[in-house]
Amino acid sequence: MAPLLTLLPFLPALVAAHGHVQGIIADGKWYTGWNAEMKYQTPIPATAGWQADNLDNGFITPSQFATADIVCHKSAKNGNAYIPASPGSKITFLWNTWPVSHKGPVFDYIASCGGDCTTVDKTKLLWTKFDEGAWLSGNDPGSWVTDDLVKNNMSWTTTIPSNIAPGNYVIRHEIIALHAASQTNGAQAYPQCVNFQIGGTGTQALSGGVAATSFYKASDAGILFNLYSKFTGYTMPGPVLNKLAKRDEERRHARDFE
Ligand SMILES: [Cu+2]
Repeated sequence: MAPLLTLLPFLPALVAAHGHVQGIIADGKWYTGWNAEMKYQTPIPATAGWQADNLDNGFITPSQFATADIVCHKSAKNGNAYIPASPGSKITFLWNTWPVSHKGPVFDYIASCGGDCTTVDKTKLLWTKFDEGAWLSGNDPGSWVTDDLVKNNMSWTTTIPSNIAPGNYVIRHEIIALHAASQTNGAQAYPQCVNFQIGGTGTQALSGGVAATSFYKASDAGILFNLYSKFTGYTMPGPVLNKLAKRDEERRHARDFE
């Protein structure tokens, strides 16, 4: 019986459906996300969520991390609408489903389109990672932010950087599932890009971003990772978190010197 029992924890991962971002809530308003079935509609509906061929709710593998598919998912094309938002807006990414077995980090990146996000070349986008979460406690497999995402009705909430300059931006939300990541090429990246038109009076322009094709390598400690072991920590893959300037703190600071 022992071999069968050993296999049991892996079975749900093999049969469970993965997921996609079905919608986005910004400042309390709902926007339908990209759904790969929309590809077969004429015309294809306008969505701020970038189009991709993820009809299988599937993922990008480490062997594809240096290809254009890591930018905004498989064969992605520009989203052809925008979600209006402001610095500090609360935004929620709602997944259609997420299997509890698919534990791992969640990231949010932002890139300026330097103009029109509906036509920008995705390979030219330079990304700043502004939100992240991953391992929380325990091991084998332990507790992860993806468990919270499932508990929160398959949703992840973040905040638009509070002093970001007005303009057109793409936000790249991503889960990396680690349930099979003990094998080389076993990690699964699920990125979704969304266009935002950010208004307001922020003053911070992004600089020093990174192309998505340089984010991760198959051998990174946080990519080739055994979830079913007695680990005591987790190394975040990808660029270092940049919390970006906080508008309110700057204001308070300025007031202190008035
Ligand atoms: Cu899956």
